[in-house]
Amino acid sequence: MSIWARRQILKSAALLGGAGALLRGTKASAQDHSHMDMGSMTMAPKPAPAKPAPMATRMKAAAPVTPPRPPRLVPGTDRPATITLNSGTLNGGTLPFVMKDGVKEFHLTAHEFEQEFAPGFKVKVWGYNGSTPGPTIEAVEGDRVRILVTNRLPEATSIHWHGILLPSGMDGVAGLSAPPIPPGETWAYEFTLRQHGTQMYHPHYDEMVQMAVGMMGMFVIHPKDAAIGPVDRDYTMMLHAWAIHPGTSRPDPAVMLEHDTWTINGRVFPAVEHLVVKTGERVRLRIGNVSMHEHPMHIHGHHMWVTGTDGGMIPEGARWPETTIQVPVGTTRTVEFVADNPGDWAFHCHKGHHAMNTMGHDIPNFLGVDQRDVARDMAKQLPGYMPMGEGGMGDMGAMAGMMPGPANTPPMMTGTGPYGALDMGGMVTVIKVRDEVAADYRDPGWYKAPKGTMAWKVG
Ligand SMILES: [Cu+2]
Repeated sequence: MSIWARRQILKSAALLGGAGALLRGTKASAQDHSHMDMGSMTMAPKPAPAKPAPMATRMKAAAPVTPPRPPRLVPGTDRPATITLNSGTLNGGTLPFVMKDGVKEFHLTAHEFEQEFAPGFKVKVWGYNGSTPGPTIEAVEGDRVRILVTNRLPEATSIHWHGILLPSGMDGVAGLSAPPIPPGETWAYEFTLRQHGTQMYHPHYDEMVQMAVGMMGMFVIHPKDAAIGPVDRDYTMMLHAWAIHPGTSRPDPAVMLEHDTWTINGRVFPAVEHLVVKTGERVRLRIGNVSMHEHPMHIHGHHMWVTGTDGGMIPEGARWPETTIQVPVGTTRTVEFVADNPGDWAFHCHKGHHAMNTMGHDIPNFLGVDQRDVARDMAKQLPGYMPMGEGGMGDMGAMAGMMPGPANTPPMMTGTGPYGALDMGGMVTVIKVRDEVAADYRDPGWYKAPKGTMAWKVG
């Protein structure tokens, strides 16, 4: 079986998940299918696959995801000079610049490379300076910036400064604002920042393909007046949707809506960096989206206020509280909250299938179907056979390590928490609020609920 299309896997899951047709097959044909079920949702203890795909096991081992980093925005000291390479860009960083005659000069190189969306899950992407999203550009309102863009892609590209007020010729719409950048060439874009807020950059040439394979980044403009909206922690993340067919490593740009991989800054849970926050701190999340889908991002344990969009800051009197903030296509949303509730809190897209990995849709519905007779017959041919899906699919997180999919395919749900498997994947991370955090905000490990503050078994 050379190519695994998602639907083929799902069909095999359907067969083994209880469809009667297979029961009429011979023992040999059942065993042929039993090989397939290692990549599907059924659990058959044998035969073992000839070549084990240890993907899922490796993902389970990927516990520490937050590298040590210094605090970035300290109230009163979060001025340009203190913007460091260790920014609040989850799993990423800020683009360095050099000063040239009073102009901040940045350099982005567009190219193809491989990025691990989770340990062992490698994806061939296009991005900037070795990452997708590209490094966050940070500058200050009033700055004159020059961004050199070198094209090392196999085709032309351009770069559009989404939401930034600038001269028309700098807007990067290929053919309209300026010619595209041919492969091998470097072009300069230069303008003065007349605003502050959370903006983005992305190509405006063959954008359907180029964004589908990873070309995007955030552009944060800090206010000239440091007294405007100071926060203690300032995080940047881009949400994206990919079509990475199981067993392949190159995103399919021809897919319009049936995406199967959902990332925060080019990572799937549990490889998305956690947000470490000290109790009482004011936290800003800047969320960008140039995917084909809207993402309702939901916070646990807190209320957050929508404080800005890519159109600018929302006046204080016009802000409203939310626990889920819709991040529409082609926008940024900036939210803030006061972390006044210690614990481990999920932050995730509320579309159920965006909070899991591949194989999240088109599966047959066995919910509520009594599969006992089928299972009994199946077990005669496949010892140990166990149907899945009748009471839901919550066991899949726990089984991730036992059910490797085709090579380079992350399990649908994975990750382990302090109380067992986490039935999530995709567009999910964890906000860790602690009374005490290390000076470098390193991952404090899992929260230990104080006595009397955790759900308990009564029967
Ligand atoms: Cu989503």
